[in-house]
Amino acid sequence: MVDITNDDIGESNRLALWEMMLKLRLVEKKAYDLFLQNLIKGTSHLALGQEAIAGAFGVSLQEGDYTFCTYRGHAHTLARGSSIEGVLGELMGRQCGLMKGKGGSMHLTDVDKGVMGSYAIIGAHLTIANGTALASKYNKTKEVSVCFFGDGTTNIGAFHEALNMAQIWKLPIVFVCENNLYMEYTPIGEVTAVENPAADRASAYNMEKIIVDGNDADEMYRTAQALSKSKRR
Ligand SMILES: Cc1ncc(C[n+]2csc(CCOP(=O)(O)OP(=O)(O)O)c2C)c(N)n1
Repeated sequence: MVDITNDDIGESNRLALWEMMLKLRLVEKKAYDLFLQNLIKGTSHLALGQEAIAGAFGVSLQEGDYTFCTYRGHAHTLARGSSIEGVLGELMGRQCGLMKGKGGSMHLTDVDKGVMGSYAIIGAHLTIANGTALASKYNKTKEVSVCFFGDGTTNIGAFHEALNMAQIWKLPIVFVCENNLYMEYTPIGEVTAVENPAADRASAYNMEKIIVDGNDADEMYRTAQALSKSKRR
């Protein structure tokens, strides 16, 4: 069982998390403004209001750890230390973007920072994330892989395949479902037979489930700290 203590996280940790969350919020708001000015081509998925999740893992993970996210990945990328110029430049299709403007909002990647990609194919990245975790286990190194996804992802076959393999291989990976109650535009409860889309199903793979209020920054911090420590060898 992962031990998540209820202790006060302390002022310096709270300040670091607040600074991180503020940065994520301001950049995301800027992306929204740029989109409305038609300076961001194609579409752009924001994670306004979900900053505590990306932020808590951002301040808890170490250099060398791997993160994977969906097309809603601006905050997750920034939280690992990618530059604002690299992220917004990429959204605007500029040469200064993380992938020289060729990938855009839905494909943010920054391997030097451990940002192993943003994936527009729902569920595809869960199995890929098992790959970095397997490499860490095989090489006996201490990196942790963290894979973020939405509630709708739990209705895709790859979600089930990935959790099963991760559990069989005992991989150093944390799967984080950001349940914002909507599978993009569809209320998740209307298309899902269980109450907690990821947690209830994780039990089927004998995986420990932890349900956290993603809007409670302190609780998210404690959870991200405990989970990343518990997976580090
Ligand atoms: C394999 C696949 N099927 C369908 C889609 C179309 N699609 C785009 S977003 C989305 C819903 C995703 O919902 P969720 O995982 O909850 O993410 P969030 O709503 O938080 O962005 C779907 C089905 C897709 N991108 N990939």
